[in-house]
Amino acid sequence: MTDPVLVDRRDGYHVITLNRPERLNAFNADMLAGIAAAMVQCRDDDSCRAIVVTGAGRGFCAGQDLTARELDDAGGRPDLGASLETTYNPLILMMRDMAKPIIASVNGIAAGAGANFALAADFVIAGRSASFLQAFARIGLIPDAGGTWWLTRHLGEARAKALAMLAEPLPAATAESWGLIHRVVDDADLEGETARLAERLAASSAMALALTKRAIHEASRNALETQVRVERDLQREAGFGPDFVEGVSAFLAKRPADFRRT
Ligand code: T3D
Repeated sequence: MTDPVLVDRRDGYHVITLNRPERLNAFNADMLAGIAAAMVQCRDDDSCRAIVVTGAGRGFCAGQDLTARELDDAGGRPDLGASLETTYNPLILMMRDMAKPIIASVNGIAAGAGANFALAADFVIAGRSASFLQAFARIGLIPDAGGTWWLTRHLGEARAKALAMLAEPLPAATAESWGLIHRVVDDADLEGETARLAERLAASSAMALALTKRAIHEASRNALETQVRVERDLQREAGFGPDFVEGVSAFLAKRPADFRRT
């Protein structure tokens, strides 16, 4: 049987490829477990300083595999709340809490939980032919895997409601112009631009990126008074870290900083 998740260990970062192209990389239980395991591997490996997730074939991910959601012979229904609680929610929260930056390299349609899995990444870079589809309403569901949260935060209620309730695909270029994703590039450039971004992040101060990610996430729920105290505490931690010594020494010596040795 083909592995539903492939992991390519590159210099400084890992590429996790969703690998069920014949189903547009729809999530099944094995794939969800494989993604979580690959994320944990990178989290625990000091040589892995960034993570890329992408899809094999013409799509990024078509969300939950609906062939696993047919009624059973007795008409029994799956408990979708339990499915979210045990698989999707822990995965999305692990991505949010991951100290290392995550890039979603969206190579085609990202639908349902596949779209929201991409939006859980820190950087979403998409090929021009890609699109984001909150497909849920088409099958009588609500956006999950963080969808209602990302859409409302990034776009505001009007656009969030339109995307969720009309369930029309949002082209990558519009997603970029609306501020939902980081960047759209020509399809032919997606792999190269993703690698360039991953290499750049891998060469950056791991501590600065981890603390920045934390600060920005905390900012979304804090008043300014609280957030400046968060910044004080995290900056104190950064200032006592080795990357600050390296960064300042490199600046003063007029040489590039080498954070991978600190
Ligand atoms: O259940 C829980 O645990 C709760 C969590 C739910 C999270 C969710 O993600 S719910 C939303 C699930 N996803 C969808 O509803 C999207 C379903 N797919 C589509 O609407 C379309 O496939 C796309 C718009 C994404 C792409 O359309 P198109 O025309 O480019 O491709 P296609 O021909 O529809 O798909 C290609 C093949 O992939 C096709 O198989 P076939 O006919 O060639 O044998 C199609 O059936 C299969 N496929 C696509 N999406 C899924 C899928 N098979 C199973 N599950 C899918 N989600």
